[in-house]
Amino acid sequence: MAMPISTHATADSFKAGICSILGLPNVGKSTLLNALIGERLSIVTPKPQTTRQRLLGIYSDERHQAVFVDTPGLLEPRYALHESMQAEAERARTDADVLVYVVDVGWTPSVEHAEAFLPVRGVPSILCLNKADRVADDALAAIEDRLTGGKRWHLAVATVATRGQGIEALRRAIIELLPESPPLYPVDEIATAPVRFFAAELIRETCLEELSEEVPYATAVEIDTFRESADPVFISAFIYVERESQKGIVIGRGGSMIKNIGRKSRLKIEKLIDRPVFLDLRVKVMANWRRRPGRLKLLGYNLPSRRR
Ligand SMILES: Nc1nc2c(ncn2[C@@H]2O[C@H](COP(=O)(O)OP(=O)(O)OP(=O)(O)O)[C@@H](O)[C@H]2O)c(=O)[nH]1
Ligand SMILES: [Mg+2]
Repeated sequence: MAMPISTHATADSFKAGICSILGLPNVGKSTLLNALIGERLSIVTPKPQTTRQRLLGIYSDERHQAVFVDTPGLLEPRYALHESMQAEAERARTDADVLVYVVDVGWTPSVEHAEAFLPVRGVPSILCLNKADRVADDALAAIEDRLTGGKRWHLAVATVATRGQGIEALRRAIIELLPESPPLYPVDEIATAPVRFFAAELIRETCLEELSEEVPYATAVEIDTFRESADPVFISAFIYVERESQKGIVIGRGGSMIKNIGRKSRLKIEKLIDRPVFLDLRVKVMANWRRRPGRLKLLGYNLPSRRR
């Protein structure tokens, strides 16, 4: 009897690798990662410097696995926290098999920064012209000409990440550039971080949405208890701020702000884990945590190697 020919992909016909997403703050990197994997994994807000740590999101099909790495966008480091963010982005740049450099075509500094961006030798780089909805077609074409003149890019793709436009083309271009390799992670996984990390991020996202000026940037979230065996799931978390005055703002008059942050965060976490949640939030001061490497470490941030 003839042996059936296997239709499964073998290790040699599989492509897998790391695709890092880089670019200035607020250009849409996290929105793109979410669109590329089809899940809302990375937090997104209208404020710059939303993302603080590298975040992995995995896309797998029968023949490919792309491990997308979302990175913090940063201009000039002012705090030890910023150095940590910069080191995270730098590591993602040098670890990548494919780079996607994201530009907000409606924001001139981002276009200028793309001109100065140095791809890593031997690593194919794709230029992603995001927020294409913010400019007219002829302006988009002019930006593309300006940035691709030097031919440093493997390819340029225009996208509107918020609407999913151009995402399919971008994903296809990326997965074709991945090296031959067996999958790096189980093919049914989409994330590597534990669910409590995502719960903390959703609370931080809500802080960024509800608080203004410096306060949300002085905020860090730590999950204290995450009891999935309880019904509803019991979660207690600390929101750290740097000063007593910020604590007053996060709590709000008669506790109104913390109640509001708590309710909005709880709804997001319930959606994430698809279960009812009881969320207990407390606000604490951790003086100058953004400047103190020891405190950053305590809050789960990686330190740049020279500070370790
Ligand atoms: N108009 C428009 N807005 C977009 C698009 N993509 C993202 N945005 C918005 O841009 C803002 C920033 O998006 P993020 O995905 O958080 O940007 P980021 O590059 O991850 O920012 P950092 O984490 O701060 O570096 C959010 O308000 C998004 O909704 C787009 O294609 N068009
Ligand atoms: Mg981001």
